[in-house]
Amino acid sequence: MLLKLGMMPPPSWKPFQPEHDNPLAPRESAVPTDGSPDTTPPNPGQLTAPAYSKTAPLTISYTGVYDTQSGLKNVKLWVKMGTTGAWQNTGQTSTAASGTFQFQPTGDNRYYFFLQAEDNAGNVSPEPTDGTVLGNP
Ligand SMILES: [Ca+2]
Repeated sequence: MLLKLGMMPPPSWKPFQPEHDNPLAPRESAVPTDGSPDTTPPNPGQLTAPAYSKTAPLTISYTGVYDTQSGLKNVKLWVKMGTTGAWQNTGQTSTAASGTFQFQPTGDNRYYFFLQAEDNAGNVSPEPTDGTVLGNP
C-alpha cells in the first residue's frame, strides 16, 4: 500500500481572505457624492477697476469667483471701449478665485470690464452684453 502524504497546514493557517478584493466592501469613488453631473456655470465674482486713472496699465481686481461642483477652470477678462464700443475678450485669463489683471488702454476713453468664468466641466457663465452689464437694452 502506497501512502501519499500531503503537507499539513501550520497551526496558524487561515483561509485566504483578501481585504481589498471583497466585492461587498465599501469603496471610494471619484463620482461626486450627489452623483449628478455639473451643469451649472461658475459664479463669475465681482471686479473693481479704478474710476479714474492717469496711469497705465489699469489694474483690475476681482474676487469671489467659485464653482461648487467641478471647480473653477479659469476666468476671462472682457473689455468694452467707450459707451458705443463692442465687448471684446481681452484674451487674459486666470485660474485663481481672486486676483488682478493688468489692462493696457489704447487711449483716453471710458473702459468697461467684465469677468466670464468657466468650470472644469465646460460650463461657462454668460458673455457680457450692454443689457446685462450697463442696463442698456
Ligand atoms: Ca459648475
